[in-house]
Amino acid sequence: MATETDTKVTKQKSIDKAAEELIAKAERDSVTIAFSRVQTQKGCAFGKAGTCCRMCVMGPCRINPKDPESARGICGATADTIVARNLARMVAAGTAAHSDHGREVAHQLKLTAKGELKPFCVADKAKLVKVAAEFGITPEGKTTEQLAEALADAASAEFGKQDGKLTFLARAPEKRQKLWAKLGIEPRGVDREVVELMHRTAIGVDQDYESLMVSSLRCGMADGWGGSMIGTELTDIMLGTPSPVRTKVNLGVLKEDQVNVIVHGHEPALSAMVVQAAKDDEMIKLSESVGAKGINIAGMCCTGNEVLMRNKVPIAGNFLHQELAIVTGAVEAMVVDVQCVMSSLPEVAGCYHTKIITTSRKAKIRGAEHIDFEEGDAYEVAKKILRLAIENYKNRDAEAVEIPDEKMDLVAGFSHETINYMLGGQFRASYRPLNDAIMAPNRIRGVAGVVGCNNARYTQDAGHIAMVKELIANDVLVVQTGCGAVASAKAGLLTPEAIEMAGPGLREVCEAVGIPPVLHAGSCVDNSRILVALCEMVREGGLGEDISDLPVAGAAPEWMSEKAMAIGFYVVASGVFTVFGPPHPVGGGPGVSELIFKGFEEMTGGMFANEEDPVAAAHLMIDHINKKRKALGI
Ligand code: NFS
Ligand code: SF4
Repeated sequence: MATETDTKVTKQKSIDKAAEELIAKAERDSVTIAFSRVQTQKGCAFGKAGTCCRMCVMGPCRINPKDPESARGICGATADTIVARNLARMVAAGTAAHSDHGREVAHQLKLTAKGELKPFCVADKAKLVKVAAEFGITPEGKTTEQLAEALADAASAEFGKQDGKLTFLARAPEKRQKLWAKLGIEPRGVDREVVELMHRTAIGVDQDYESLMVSSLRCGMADGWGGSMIGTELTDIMLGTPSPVRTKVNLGVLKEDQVNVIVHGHEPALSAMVVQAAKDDEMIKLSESVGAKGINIAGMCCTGNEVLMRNKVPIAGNFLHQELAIVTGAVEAMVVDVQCVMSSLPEVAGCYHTKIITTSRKAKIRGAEHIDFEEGDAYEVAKKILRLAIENYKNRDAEAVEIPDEKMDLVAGFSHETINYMLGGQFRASYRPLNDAIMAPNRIRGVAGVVGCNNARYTQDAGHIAMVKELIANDVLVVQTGCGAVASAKAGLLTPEAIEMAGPGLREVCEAVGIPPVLHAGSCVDNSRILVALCEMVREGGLGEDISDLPVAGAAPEWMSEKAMAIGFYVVASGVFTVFGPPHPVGGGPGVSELIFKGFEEMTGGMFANEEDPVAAAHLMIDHINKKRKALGI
């Protein structure tokens, strides 16, 4: 068996003209970027099949199923055990990432409540009261700050809980909660599930692939119904619950005559402050003193999605755009926090004048400048960052600047609350109109969540766009988050005009309600908003008694991150059929494959599928939606 795989890299690198233009510029400038590195990283067949084990140093052991001599690792582990352990570790790592983000938000809410993170304050008091009530905290006798502090403490305690179950599980339909209890996949505490899964996957612990996969479902649940949901809800309380905003997307949002600062990563607080500080007279004057016409802030990846939804900040791109932004030669500073930040940024920046500024103690990069953002005066930290960027403007080489023309309008900000209001009206907010439109013949067939990353092995955005177009043409309402949402935004699918591409039934509803056929619901932690929306649809009535009865499906057509796998596991555990484009690394484990692609359905009502062709994948989703409609008799 070859050690290198034929893992294909698609010929076309991106369907985005801005990307094509800047990939060519990077080549001219002799700059190496992900689009070029992927050509030399061939990948490993064992890793791809999930059969390479590095859990101890007797190995690495590699299982070749065709060779009986190497059917087991040195410790005796079978291919299925190894495949399951590797997959489980992806879920644990993804859950850890989203959850540590949620923990940070809870910590920041507490600092805010105590006045130790200036100048933040509670932005959504109504939501504070509502979420606090779910934790059994009443507002009586408390100031807003005291209530916020009590909620922050209660939310933080979810991470270290040893027994019982996570508070937000109570949001799910009763039938689902009972099923989780029966399957034993109710997460106790967020940290406990991550630690336990890491323990189970160490050499000589859990050897049964089914036991490992069930634990992975529970760990994933700790992400979706725990860490991510805490992240989303507490961010809304602190920074505001998103409502629809119109803005622009793609690298054309960079401005030739302004100081360009990109905020990139996942945590929203500091970036929100950078946005605010950029409007400060002192900063604007300073930028003018260096010859610029102001300061232009643009987002990238999920931090970008956060400030897009709440502050109307234009977004420069998704995952594979981060290096390209620097290649424009027009970015004075890229401010990064945690997750999905490429290690190559300082090197790429070294070819231009861009300063890479890390801000989280958890995520430093050699060659980047570090400005700590933990507590104290966030506004001062933001101004310090902007001053660096402004000073750097003089180093811009006008000859090296090339900003693509590409930019597109978009509407974003469809939180679950907004969808509720838009459908039902301010005074009778409800999902009734959506349920009715699904139950009626020839209107909305169902709802699909299309989420996740870009993956350099596949043509950038092609999977997202082909899938989303096919779904809406077949009257499926699409909800998106993360880099998938940005892909659709760049292609113009998040505009009201996109209803032209929708099937007649979906089109009629979108026109009546005034929404695009593709709804941008936020960053990847905001997939928790989709869970809440699904619960509301069940509660509204007429579409069954459980999430698994709903005519809905999920997909990650270009996923690459461990976080996507954690999301997949909680979505499946919640009863949703979910298609991944790039295959799960489980090809070497027949038992694991059988379980996650078939067996899970009997257990949870949800299951995984793999389909690299996005249109074929869309039809797997449509078939599933049709199957659910038939079962409901609609
Ligand atoms: Ni989600 Fe958002 Fe993008 Fe993928 Fe990375 S930014 S958290 S992991 S690459 S969608
Ligand atoms: Fe090999 Fe077992 Fe060690 Fe894995 S845990 S490297 S299979 S000996």
